[in-house]
Amino acid sequence: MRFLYSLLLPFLCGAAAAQELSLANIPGRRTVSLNGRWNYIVDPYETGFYNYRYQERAYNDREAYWNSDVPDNRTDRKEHGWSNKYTLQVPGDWNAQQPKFLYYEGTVWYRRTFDFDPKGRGGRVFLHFGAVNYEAHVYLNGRKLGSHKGGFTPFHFEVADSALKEKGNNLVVKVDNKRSAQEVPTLNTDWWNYGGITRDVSLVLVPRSFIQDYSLQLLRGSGPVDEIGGWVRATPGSTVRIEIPELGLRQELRATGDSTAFRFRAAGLQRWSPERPKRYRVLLSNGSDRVEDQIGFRTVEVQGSSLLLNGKPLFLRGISVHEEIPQQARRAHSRADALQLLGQAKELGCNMVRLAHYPHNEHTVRAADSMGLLVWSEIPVYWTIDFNSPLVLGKAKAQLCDMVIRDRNRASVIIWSVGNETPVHPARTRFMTELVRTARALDSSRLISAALEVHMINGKHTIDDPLGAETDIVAVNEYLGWYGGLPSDARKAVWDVRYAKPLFFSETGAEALHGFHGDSLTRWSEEYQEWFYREQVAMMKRMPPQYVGISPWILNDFRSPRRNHPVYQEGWNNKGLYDQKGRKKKAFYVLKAYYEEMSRR
Ligand code: GCB
Repeated sequence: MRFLYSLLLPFLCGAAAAQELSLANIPGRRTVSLNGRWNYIVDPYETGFYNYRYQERAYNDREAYWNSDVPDNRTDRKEHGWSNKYTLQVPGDWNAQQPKFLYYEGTVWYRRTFDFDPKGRGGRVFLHFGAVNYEAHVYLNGRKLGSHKGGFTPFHFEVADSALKEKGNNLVVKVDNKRSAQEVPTLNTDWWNYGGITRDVSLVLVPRSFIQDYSLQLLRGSGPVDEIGGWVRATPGSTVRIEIPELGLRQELRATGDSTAFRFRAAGLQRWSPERPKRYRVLLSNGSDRVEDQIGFRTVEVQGSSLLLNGKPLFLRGISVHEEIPQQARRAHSRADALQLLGQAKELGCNMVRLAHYPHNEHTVRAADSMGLLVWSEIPVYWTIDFNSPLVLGKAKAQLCDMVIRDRNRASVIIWSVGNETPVHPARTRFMTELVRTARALDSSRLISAALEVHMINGKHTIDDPLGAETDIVAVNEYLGWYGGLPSDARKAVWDVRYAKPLFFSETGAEALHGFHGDSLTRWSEEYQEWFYREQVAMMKRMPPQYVGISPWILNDFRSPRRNHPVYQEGWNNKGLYDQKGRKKKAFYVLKAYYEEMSRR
């Protein structure tokens, strides 16, 4: 098997894609963190970017905010400046950091200075951002390095050696989180549009000849002895060594101009599973460079309407999760945040999380790997994006590619989702099918899905979305008893599933304000939500055998500007099983009991 990586990637991911040069495993490399306090300027009119004729400023324009804010002399006029009165923490959204930012959507300029240790010279340097929401323009010492769109995926720019000074480098980032009909996501979402440099920033230092990217997967159906297959992409001509010391595996190969394939027989391999999330230390080196990773090996596949992990039937005890710490109403971004959220899922008895509705930070998938939680990872193709636009398709593909490229060595990730609740019509189905095929071509070792909707046809809850013909798993969101009818309607619900494939309920849920009590018929009460869950669980128990799991909506209450009830919501979607302060609601225990039962089966 030879994966023509560099040829295939632009073809699959489109011109808008993804980085020309993928850099796998940033945490496993030599980095210099640029996290910390950055200066900022709020710029709702984008004055630092456009002149008064609304043209992008020339690079040497003195009023461009990427240029010096220091007046040349006493008579000189400068109308912007960086001040330590105005600082923001990076990583972090701006909304949670100061009250004036709570609802802000627009441009904020960030600036920090840094020194560059000359010992870092001699190799290649990349400036890496874990994510910036939504659009970033990046300038170093007055020169533009590039720009990036997409609020939840990583990107980097190479920095020429000559562009770095030993003292006082000036790094400026224009961040704009304005929503737009032509972007992914679009204008309309049910989550908070947190803006800012929301994930880690670092300089990545690599030698001239280096390991760029690699993939290692346990091969499906590899016979009596497990086999690991993969490829590595390194500077052509260098000799790459791949080692898994614990398994006594070691192979050397000569890197070609493209990716170079390899295969190992891995006798005695312990497979990764939620019960035993075994990972192996994997070392890749090529004389000058050395990258270390922790990789688990497992297979995931669909056979008929069964879902198999390591060849055995798998039931997904899931929960949907937003990347948000409700206690501080902010984006989650750190390992500690990931441990908090995934720890809550564990407490609920989950073996799986649906990371909705966009790729979460890398700490989360790495923590899921070590904690033994399976992951559904999604791109924000949500509701009503412009399905007729090839440009929008290009943007969605770029995010899909960046998601897969970052996380393809994580055993926890078993499902790539290409979107959520997109309305059925021919242009949309063409658009979504293209995404499904792209995902599959990029990564044939995982399953592809999308959260679909249910349609009422002749009194039956029908799953007939034509996209279901393309996905490996048919996943649906269903709110019977919340967005229509009463929870008890679930008792007489008849399901008509038109696909003989694994069936997954990617959402179901009801709101409840923690501490608000009433009888079970009282909307917003914990008792209503509890009743809803009881009825849903009873219905799930009657599902046909193709039913392979559920990820109810949602782990925690989360901020949403769409949720405007002045008593029960106040800007929060309260479908959490935990409330804004991390307290459990009654429904938590219903789902937990169901998961305990399912884990014994
Ligand atoms: C959905 C969406 C999710 C919403 C949820 C709700 O179907 O996929 O993003 O937040 O319903 O609470 O209505």
